[in-house]
Amino acid sequence: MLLCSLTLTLIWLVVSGLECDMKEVCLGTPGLTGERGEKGEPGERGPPGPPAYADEELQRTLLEISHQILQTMSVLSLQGSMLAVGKKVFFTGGQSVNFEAIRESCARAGGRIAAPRSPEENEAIASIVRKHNTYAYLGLAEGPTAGEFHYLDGTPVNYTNWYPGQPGGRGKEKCVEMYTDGQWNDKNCLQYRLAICEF
Ligand SMILES: *[C@@H]1O[C@H](CO)[C@@H](O)[C@H](O)[C@H]1NC(C)=O
Ligand SMILES: [Ca+2]
Repeated sequence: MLLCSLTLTLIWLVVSGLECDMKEVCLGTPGLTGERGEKGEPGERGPPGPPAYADEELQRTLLEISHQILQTMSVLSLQGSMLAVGKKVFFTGGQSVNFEAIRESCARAGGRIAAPRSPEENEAIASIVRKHNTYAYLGLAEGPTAGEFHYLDGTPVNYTNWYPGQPGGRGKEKCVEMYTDGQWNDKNCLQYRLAICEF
């Protein structure tokens, strides 16, 4: 047994190249670092990876991302900053400014000032208006004919929700505000109203 382990130790010493007793004798001062070699040729293209639907790690990552997006959307919806209806998303930063400033800030963010095109969209915007308890301007404008309103891209409205008796500005109220009950009133464009954008 003892002999066996002695033999093993000897073999180990030889194999690890430790024939000398003292390291200082065996090892000289290391030389200077050589110059960096030239860049090698690019390697061959690897085999194709698995298709995305079979890539478990990718699937996990996508699930995590969509979970995080859903969480964020829930928080924003809860505080009345955001609501998704179909493929549209309505968002407010909570600021109240005049119509032109709303139009500009929505465009800067890559969206448009919110314009409801259906009862569902109108209700979504109204719920944001209620949460902030502040009237909002809508993405509508009066054309040259009094009482005829169109979307900001010029197309005629295909949905309206006027308050009884409105629009009553006779051409002098070129913008449209939404009340907290979701009904509309034509109004001049210089009031401070909640900025709601759609994306
Ligand atoms: C109005 O038109 C838009 C598309 O431009 C459509 O999404 C919307 O449902 C329409 N609304 C009504 C009430 O027909
Ligand atoms: Ca009015």
